[in-house]
Amino acid sequence: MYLCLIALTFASCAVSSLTPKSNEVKLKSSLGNIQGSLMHDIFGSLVHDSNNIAEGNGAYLREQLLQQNEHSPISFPFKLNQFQYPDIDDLTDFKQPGPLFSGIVTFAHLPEDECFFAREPMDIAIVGAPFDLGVSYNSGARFGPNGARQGSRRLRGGISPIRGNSRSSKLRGIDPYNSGLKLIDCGDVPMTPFDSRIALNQLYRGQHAIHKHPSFNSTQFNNTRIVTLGGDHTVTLMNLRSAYETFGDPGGLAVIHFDAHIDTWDPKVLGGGISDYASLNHGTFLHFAAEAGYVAKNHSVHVGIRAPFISGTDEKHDAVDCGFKTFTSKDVDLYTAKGIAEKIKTIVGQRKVYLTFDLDTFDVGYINSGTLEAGGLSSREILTILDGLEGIKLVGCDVVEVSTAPNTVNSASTELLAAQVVDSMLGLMTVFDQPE
Ligand SMILES: *[C@@H]1O[C@H](CO)[C@@H](O)[C@H](O)[C@H]1NC(C)=O
Ligand SMILES: *[C@@H]1O[C@H](CO)[C@@H](O)[C@H](O)[C@H]1NC(C)=O
Ligand SMILES: *[C@@H]1O[C@H](CO)[C@@H](O)[C@H](O)[C@H]1NC(C)=O
Ligand SMILES: [Mn+2]
Repeated sequence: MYLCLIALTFASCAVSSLTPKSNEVKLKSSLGNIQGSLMHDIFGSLVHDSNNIAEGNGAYLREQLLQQNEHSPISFPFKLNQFQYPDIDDLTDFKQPGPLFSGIVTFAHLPEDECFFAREPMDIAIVGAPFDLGVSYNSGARFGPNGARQGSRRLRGGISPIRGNSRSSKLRGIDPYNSGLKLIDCGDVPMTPFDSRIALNQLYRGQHAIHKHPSFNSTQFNNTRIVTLGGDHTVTLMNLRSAYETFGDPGGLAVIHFDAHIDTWDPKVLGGGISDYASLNHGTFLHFAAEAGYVAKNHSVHVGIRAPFISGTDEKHDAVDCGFKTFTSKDVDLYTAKGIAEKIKTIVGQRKVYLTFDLDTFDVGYINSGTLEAGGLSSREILTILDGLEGIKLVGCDVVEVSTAPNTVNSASTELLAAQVVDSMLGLMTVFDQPE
């Protein structure tokens, strides 16, 4: 039967393309003998006749199908031809949300807007920083913003049953995409791949332009907050600078830094031996951020550290000069994921927080990233820690080192996890901005 149908379809295509005017006549004569056949009963109006056209819009919608079949589900396939297809020019159903894998991809199917020249009010902007000129090992994060968007296509589907770590958590009831806050995907900052100084300055100006947008429905902020999709970790210096200039307190922002690496390396040691220009990279940007005063010393923290220090002075430089506390990856075994979250909240206190998430916090088995390290955290541990931060005053976030170059290993899970981390960030930003 199916073969017959396929043959018939091809036949009618051939007929219609060659001799459009005699199409109707030929079809009628060649199909006359199938009236009343099983195939005609099931697919007749799909492939040839036009008797079953509905009056009004969207005739084959679900309710009608259910109505037709409510008494006799078993006879369902044999009744298919009884439902009515819309008129050929009726496209009203195209206005409804399409399949999750269709459409031009924005983060979580959010509306997109032009954010650099316009000044539309919005509450949370998603923006990409496609840049990987600062990596010391594995490039590919220039594809990260697009990757995170691809991985986000199943987000925005409702309220997560596992958000929040307790039944009393406010996060459990939150759908960050339908909370009254206006979320916009601003696309990417155009960053040149040929000069990292120019590219980073472009990012800074792009962040500044978005931060200048007034908020739309926020109860806490007068300016738009940004979630940046990276990009190698160097981009955080520009994100953090603009966030600090927009929201910052004099003592700096409390920085929660998820990473396998400390990223406060002394620029003289990492890159700086070559040129001053090379001294700013994805392993030194936090040194520069601390030096510039963007980081609240003693109220900032690394989570997931496990990569070796380069020199014997790194640990002291990190803790004393740059002001970071540290939880190693194995501290999660010691204190549990929920316990780590509580300790982080104690460290940041009531300060405004910037959260930067290096994808290499995840174990090497899950992801591709700039500098992979063994012994990382599971995706469940990470989501538990992130949800456990409920209540922090999050003014900005980024997910970085999302290395999804074409044909690389773990690309799909890297995309999915980057998107999921952003989803958790949006949950935290929303729960803090909810009216009581
Ligand atoms: C803005 O917030 C108010 C109060 O929370 C809500 O009633 C309203 O629907 C929100 N606006 C939009 C466009 O979501
Ligand atoms: C927002 O602006 C209003 C009016 O200028 C001001 O009173 C308020 O303190 C500002 N809020 C924040 C969080 O900056
Ligand atoms: C950070 O803590 C150390 C040790 O408790 C203290 O000596 C130092 O003054 C603190 N730094 C700042 C900026 O608060
Ligand atoms: Mn990093």
